Amino acid sequence: MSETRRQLLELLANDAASGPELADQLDISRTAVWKHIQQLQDTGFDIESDSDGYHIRSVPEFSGYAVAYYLESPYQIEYTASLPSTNDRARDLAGVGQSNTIVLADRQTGGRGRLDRTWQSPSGGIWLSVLLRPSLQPAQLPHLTLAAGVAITEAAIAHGLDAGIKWPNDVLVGDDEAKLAGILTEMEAEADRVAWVIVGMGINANIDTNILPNGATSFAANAGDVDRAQLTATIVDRFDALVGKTESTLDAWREHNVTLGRRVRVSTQDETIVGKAIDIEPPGSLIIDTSSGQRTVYAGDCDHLRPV
Ligand code: BT5
Repeated sequence: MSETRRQLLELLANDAASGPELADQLDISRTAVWKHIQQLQDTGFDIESDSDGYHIRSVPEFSGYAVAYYLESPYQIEYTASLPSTNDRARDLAGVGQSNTIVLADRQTGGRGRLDRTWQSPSGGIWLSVLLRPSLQPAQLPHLTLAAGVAITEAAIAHGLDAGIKWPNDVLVGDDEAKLAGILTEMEAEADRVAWVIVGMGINANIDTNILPNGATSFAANAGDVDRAQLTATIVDRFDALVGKTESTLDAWREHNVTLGRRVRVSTQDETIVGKAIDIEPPGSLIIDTSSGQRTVYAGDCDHLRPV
């Protein structure tokens, strides 16, 4: 969204303002104010005018404009109703040098999980990829996946969900540990420098569970429909606040995880490790106490097992 339109929304977020007041504060002509108002109305903002000036009555349910209205961190937003995969689109944007961009869709036709698994992405979800070029070493990147998990989990808890994070990347709800969200982080790096990183978040927001895979749940199933634009902005802002802050991320992760203290089976590319998860250490590795000593696992698929 244009900076002027963003400022205009900020001015109207608090109170009504007249055309001349807005023109004055934004340092543009009254005609330009009127044009911006028209464009916002065209994209779904319900803006009325009366003797006090313009009032925002409602913001569109889900669109780039709606998210930008709530978002505080400095990202451009590219919203498309339907896309194959927001991570793929973010890769294309990375390829042409873009950064600090959120790619957002209501529906994906080729959503991907890790290891090329399929991610079901019907309409009503929040399918989002954050593209950034942080000045971090490649080895620091795993905390970004954890940060996304923290951001989603905290937002879910704020909506009253009994949510927790399973190492490394799943947000689960309730005793039966139904999957609310998953995260897919991809990057391009040289030896000591990250070119770009894409943190893809798949969040089951306003979706009926009977069109999701077994073992999945949604915000709607637990708390009724949510305001996806506001939820997206909350999650991205919290994620952004944790970028580069490994220790704070790990502290928040420890607070919200459901893996530590559990018996786990972690499958890595080369082996399967079974034992008790006892801690997480920078940049996001799981420490497992096994019958043959402690092991540190950097990446893998984790299952929670029943206690023996
Ligand atoms: C993940 O993979 O959990 C990462 C999912 C990331 C999806 C986002 S959406 C925005 C961005 N664009 C993309 O194309 N991807 C990212 P993984 O841990 O491999 O889990 C995949 C497994 O979760 C599947 O094999 C199914 O069993 C299950 N699954 C598929 N769709 C699901 C859904 N909507 N909700 C819950 N579980 C699902």
